[in-house]
Formats: sequence, structure tokens, C-alpha cells
Amino acid sequence: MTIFNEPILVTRPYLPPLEEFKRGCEEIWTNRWLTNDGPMLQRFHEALSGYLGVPSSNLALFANGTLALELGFYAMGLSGGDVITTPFTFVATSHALKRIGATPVFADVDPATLCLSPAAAERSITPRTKAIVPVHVYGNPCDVDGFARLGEKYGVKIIYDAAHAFGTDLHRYGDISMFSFHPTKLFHSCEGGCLVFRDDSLQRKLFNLRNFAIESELACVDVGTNAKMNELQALMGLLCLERMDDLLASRRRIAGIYAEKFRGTCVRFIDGSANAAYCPVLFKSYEIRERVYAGLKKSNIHARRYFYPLLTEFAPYIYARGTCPVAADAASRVLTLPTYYGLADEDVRSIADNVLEIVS
Ligand code: T4K
Repeated sequence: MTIFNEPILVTRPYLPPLEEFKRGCEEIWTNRWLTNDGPMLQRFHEALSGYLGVPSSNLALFANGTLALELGFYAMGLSGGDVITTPFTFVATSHALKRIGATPVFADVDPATLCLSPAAAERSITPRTKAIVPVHVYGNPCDVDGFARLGEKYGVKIIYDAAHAFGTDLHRYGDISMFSFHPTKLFHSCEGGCLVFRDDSLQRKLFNLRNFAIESELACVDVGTNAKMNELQALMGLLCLERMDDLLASRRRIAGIYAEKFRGTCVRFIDGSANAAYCPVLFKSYEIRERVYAGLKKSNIHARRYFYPLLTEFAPYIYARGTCPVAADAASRVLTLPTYYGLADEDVRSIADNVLEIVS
């Protein structure tokens, strides 16, 4: 068993060279413009539109992913309706629905991808359903064709929580996709979020909503909020974007090492994402998972049980407890292992060896 002297955290943010950040700060200092649609934000917006290959009229940046989701849901008119979603996700997905007055209806996940199952979602559709919100959990692609069919058949919106999916091409599906740029993500802007949408007429609405829905000095047209990304965030985003190839390559390399280490063992490594954003493994039972989680901690490896407990165990969603057995089973057996730019290959091997030693 390898005992690490320094803690190995589940993830660490990439930080660009400080000199580059300082140079960007000099520009911000000169401009004396810190937020509210500043030049750095506009530059980041254009750079992202180029990177994602979508027109700049089809995206909007926000202070964080949760507010991006909230405003996307609100702009699509989901308030007051039912929205089918997955319980196997971070609380932000359903919190954003609740906060705009929609009711999350939880449907079960596909055991292979742990993403919302279109068949389970279809069984939950009623006349009150306004949308389906699947999550590309860990960056694993949902059954996008299945959801497109449901969207057409029932006339409901498909809005993807793609918080984990930056660096894939999954934003090409659905009415809206949301990327989170939190520092725990593969790519970040300190805090930040982005919506990519099919209908470019949404952009004006979203720009308004993120700025209190103030349209001019004399007109406030709706109940908006403050969800603006500031200039320092945009600068961080721009500098990280320059390194996307390296960031992706390092996560993929780490995922490859875990996959090889766990091949043919009783530990199931869940791969399948194009960006290797997370490194989740499934154990045979809850007891084994808990033993590994605690055993790794003793060796100074701080893996995380994303996503446990299941959302339907939390007070705001307890009404749906017991409705999603596949998701509940996965939540009880899953552990996400450390992965980040700068984590050495030999450390990844040691982490995997420790896991296997504890399991045996
Ligand atoms: N939808 C989904 C599916 C999501 O997963 C998320 C966020 C959202 C929506 C909402 O997007 P945002 O509004 O966040 O943009 C983290 C993140 O806070 C959260 O962004 C993320 N999902 C979720 C899965 O994980 P915690 O409570 O686990 O974070 P924390 O502070 O324990 O950090 C995790 C590890 O990273 C720690 O070991 C320390 C390390 N760390 C963290 C930060 C912030 C660093 O080394 N440096 C840092 O700056 O929630």
C-alpha cells in the first residue's frame, strides 16, 4: 500500500502560468472595466464560440453553471410544469428546476452509462411534462437519439445538463446544453457556466435575464437576476482554453491507466466519455465501496462518492425516495478516483494498486 505524504485530492484545477494571468490583469487594470459585458468577456465569448464550432449568437456565458441552468430553464418557460430528470447527479440540476418553480420528476438511469434512460423517462411523461433534463454524467453521452425522439413525439423540450461534458461535441444535441466552468471541472474560469442553444432568439432573453432583465436605463422587462461573468473569470477562461488540448490529453491518459489497471478485475471502471472528465469505478457492493473509500483516505487519497447519496435521499426531493432503484444501486457502489492535469502516471498506478489491494 502506497501512503502519500501530500494529500491526493479527487481533483485540482489547472492554473495557467501566473505571468500570463498578470499580463491579462494589466489589461483589465487599464480598461478599468470589471464586469457587465466587458471586453475580456466578449473575447472569451468569441473564443468559446470558435472552440465549440457554434455561431456566437448561440451561446451565453454566466457567473456559474447553476445560474446558467436556472436561467435556461426559466427562458424555456418551464416554471409551473413538471420536468423529468435524473436523481444520479449533483444537486444543482434539480435545485435549478425547483428554484424557478418547476417540479423535478425523477426517472431511473441506464445501468451501462448511469445517464437518464429514455425508456424510463417516457414512462413518466404526462400532460404536465414540459421538458426532460438528462445529464451527461461524468461526460458519458446520454442516448441523444432516444431523447430527440421523445422531444418530437411529445413536444417537450430537451435540455441537457452537460456540466461535465466540456471537450466533447455533445452540445450539438437538444434545445440547450449547459457547461460548468467550476475549478473542479476539466476546464474552468474560476467559476462560470455557459449555455449553448439551438434557437438564437434565446440569446437576447438570456443576456437580459443575467443582468436583472434590465433592457435599458428606463426598462426592466422581467424578474432577472445577477448572473454575469466578470472580467477576471473571463481571463482565466481564455487562458485555460489555450491549454484545452493538454488538459484533455492528460485526463485521457489517466483514464487509460485506470482502465488498464482495472481490466479483468472485480472493479468496473466506467469509461465511455470522450473527455475523461471523471474516473468513476463501481464496486460489487456498498460495503466494499465504503471500505475502499476509507482505506484510500488512510493512504492520503481523497476519492469522492459522486453521486452519493442519491438526490432522492435529500430533504427537498425525499418525495421521490425509492423510485429509481438502478440509480440508488449505482450511488451505493460508486467512487470517483483522482484525476487532474499534473497528477503523475506513477501516482495513478499507485492509487489503482491501493484500490485493488483494499478490495482483495
Ligand atoms: N450540474 C452538474 C451535473 C454538476 O456536477 C454541477 C457542479 C452543476 C450542475 C453546477 O455547476 P456549477 O454551478 O458548480 O458551475 C463540486 C463542485 O462545487 C461542483 O461544481 C460540481 N458540480 C460538483 C460535482 O463538485 P464539491 O462540494 O464536491 O467541491 P469541493 O469543494 O469539495 O471540491 C472537490 C475537490 O476539489 C476537493 O478535494 C478540493 C479540490 N479543489 C476544489 C476547488 C474549488 C481544489 O483543489 N481547488 C479548488 O479551487 O462540489
